[in-house]
Amino acid sequence: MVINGRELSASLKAQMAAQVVELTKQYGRAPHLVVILVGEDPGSVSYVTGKSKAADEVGIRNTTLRRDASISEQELLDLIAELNADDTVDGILVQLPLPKHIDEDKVIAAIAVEKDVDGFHPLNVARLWLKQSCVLPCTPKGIIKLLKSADIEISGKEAVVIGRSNIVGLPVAKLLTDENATVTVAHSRTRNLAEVTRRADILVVAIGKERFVTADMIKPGAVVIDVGVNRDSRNGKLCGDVDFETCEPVASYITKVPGGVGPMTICCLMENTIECFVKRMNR
Ligand code: L34
Repeated sequence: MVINGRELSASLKAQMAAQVVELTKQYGRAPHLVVILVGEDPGSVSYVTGKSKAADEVGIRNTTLRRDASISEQELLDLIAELNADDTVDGILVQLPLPKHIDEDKVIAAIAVEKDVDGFHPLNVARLWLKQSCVLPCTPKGIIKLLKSADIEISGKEAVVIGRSNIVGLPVAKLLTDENATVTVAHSRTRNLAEVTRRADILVVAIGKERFVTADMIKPGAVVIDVGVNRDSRNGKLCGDVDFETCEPVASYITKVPGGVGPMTICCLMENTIECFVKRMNR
C-alpha cells in the first residue's frame, strides 16, 4: 500500500484553511510567514515556490525574499534581525543549504526562537530532546503524521533510520523513540547495513543517494518511508533513496517520491506557522 503524502497534506491544508479564517477574524490579521531564499539552487527554488503556494492555499500571508548568492553573512544576519523586530512577521525560514561562505549555524541561531517555524534553532532542538513543548522540525513531524494516518502502530516496533542529519535523521529518531519504538540510527559507516535494515519494522531512509535501498534490505511487510529527493541519473526526474519498483512488493506500506514526505514537510511548515502566530498573539 502506498501512503499518499500529497492527499494527506491536501486534506490537512483544507482543515488549516478553515482554521486560519477563524484566527484571522479573531486576531484581526492573518499569520505571516517570511521565507528567505539565497541563490538560485533549482531544488531550493522549487521547494520555496511550493511553500508559498501552500501558504496561499491555507490563507497564510507569505513573503519570499530572494537574495543573491553573493550576499554577505552580515547582510543576512541584519535582514534576520530586521524580521525578528518586525511585529507583523510570525515565522522566519531561511531555506538551506546556504552558500559556503555563510555559517548556517550562526544564521539559524540568529532567528528569534518564537519565529523559528523550522524548529532548527538550538533552543527548539534542546526542547525537543528534553520532551518540552517546542516547534517540531517539519520533515520529522510530517513522517510521524504519515505513519499515524495509515494507522501504523509505532509502539514496540523496531525502527531503523538511515541518515543522521540534524534536519531529518536525528530528530525523526527522537520522535520515533518518543512514540515508543526501538530505534537504530544507521549511516555511511554502519557495518552490514542490509543486516541492520532487515530488522526494521519501520525503515526511514534519509541518506540522499538515488535508489540506495533495494528489496534485499527490507524485511517483508516492513513500512518504508523515503525522505530522499534526488535527480534520477537515468531520466533527470525526481526520485527517492528507495528503489520503489523492487521494494514496493516487499513492503506493507511505502511512500513515493514525489508525493510522499515532501508535501508533508510543507504541510507541517504551515502548521508550525499557525502555531507560532497563535503563541505570539497570546503573549
Ligand atoms: N530551512 N531548508 C529549511 N527548511 C526545510 O524544511 C528544508 N527542506 C529540505 C531542504 N532545505 C530546507 C525542505 O523544505 C527539503 N525540503 C523539501 C520541501 C518540499 C519538497 C521537497 C523537499 C517537496 O515538495 N517535494 C515534492 C516535489 C517537489 C518538486 O517537484 O521539486 C514531492 O512531492 O516530494
